[in-house]
Amino acid sequence: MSRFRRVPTALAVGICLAVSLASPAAGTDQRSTNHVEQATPAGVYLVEDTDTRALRTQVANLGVDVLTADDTSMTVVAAAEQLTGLRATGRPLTFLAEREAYFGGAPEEAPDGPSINAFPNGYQDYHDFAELTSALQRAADDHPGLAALSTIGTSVEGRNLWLMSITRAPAGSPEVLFTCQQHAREHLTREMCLRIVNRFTDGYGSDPAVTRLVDSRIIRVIPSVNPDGAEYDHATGSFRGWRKNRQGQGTDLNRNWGHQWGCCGGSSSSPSSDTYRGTGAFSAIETQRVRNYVASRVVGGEQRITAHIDFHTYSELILWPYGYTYSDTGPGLSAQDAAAFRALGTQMAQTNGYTPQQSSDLYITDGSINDWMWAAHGIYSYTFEMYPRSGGLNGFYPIDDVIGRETARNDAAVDLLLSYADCVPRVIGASCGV
Ligand code: 0X9
Ligand code: ZN
Repeated sequence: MSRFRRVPTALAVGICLAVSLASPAAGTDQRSTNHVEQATPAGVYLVEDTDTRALRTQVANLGVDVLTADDTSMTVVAAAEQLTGLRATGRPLTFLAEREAYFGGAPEEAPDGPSINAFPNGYQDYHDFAELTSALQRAADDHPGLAALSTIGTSVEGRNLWLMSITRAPAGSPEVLFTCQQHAREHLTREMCLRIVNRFTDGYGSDPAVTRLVDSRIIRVIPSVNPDGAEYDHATGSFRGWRKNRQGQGTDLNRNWGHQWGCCGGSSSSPSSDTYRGTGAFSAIETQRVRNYVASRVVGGEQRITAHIDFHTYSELILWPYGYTYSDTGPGLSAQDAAAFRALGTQMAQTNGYTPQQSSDLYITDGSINDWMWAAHGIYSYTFEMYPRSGGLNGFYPIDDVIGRETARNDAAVDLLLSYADCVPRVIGASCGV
């Protein structure tokens, strides 16, 4: 019997339960004196008329969990203490569902700790941590001299942060880094990194495009930056919608990076928030590990990694820095840099149908991996927000039928990034010096 309860779509729940909270005065007008004031519960909300990035930033800055955002609406998970701020936006609010309605289990009833459980029915093709580990070991064992598995250290709970290196290129060749699953519940991204591993190992010698790239690039893949959070998300057999790592109340790893950390209202100082930035830049063990690994790729004073994709779900977007400012340019990011980011981001988007934009056009985020990769190391660093384009919390949990299609969808974009890794500014006709 399936242990997994299929979740209703946000829309269907919204139709059943919609409660208009549009007017800030709704709870205090004349009508409310005649009956008990309607409670406005914590849960999933649709916020409409989110037509400016300043307004979207105002919403995100409440510390709510932003599930989707565009020019017309945002879907957010709000805690009780965030509802006043949400109403203060003056935008129409529609209550869609209580958070638990999506998961069928109260997180506090579930066991803590590093238990390892397979995914529920409908999700069997997703790799839990044990399966990820053996898949990576198998790929390395099957391809000696091509793929090498190592670890960049362990997580808070002691799991390996695996790194697969794939190459037949000469030492000193351009390196490209792919990272997946900073956010625990974004399980499809782990499958994306596994596809990259499998395609560039199994395809070597038979697929000409793969062979050419492996012969000229060094491919580095970290399939799960947040293995503790991922296991925690599915350990009970129901999904919890968990985003952060498992250090204390959890830190949002993608708000913990050390460029303009916590500067600009793009993260939360509250440990209970889903966008909690941590006690300081790199206070999270996992961001420290990746930071140290990237720093170790500075060889002879030169950073060998030239390009990077950090995979997330969902919304079908390609995003680039800076996230902490609305400006297209900023310290260390010239107009030419911005043009190169945009040109390559747009070209990649033409291959997969995602929407390309500077990250802050959506809303401000500070302490993100892309901003640090660029500012600290000059790495052309993109965020891909994968399938689906829209949804509620259920958007994080597409059934495993989609894995093949939605990871293959990014093959051409991955190849394009790899092909430009010798000199990304080449994409706008600029050169890279000798
Ligand atoms: O908010 C995030 O960390 C990412 N979205 S998600 O829904 N996967 O949580 C977007 C981060 C993009 N920000 C930058 N690239 N600066
Ligand atoms: Zn994410």
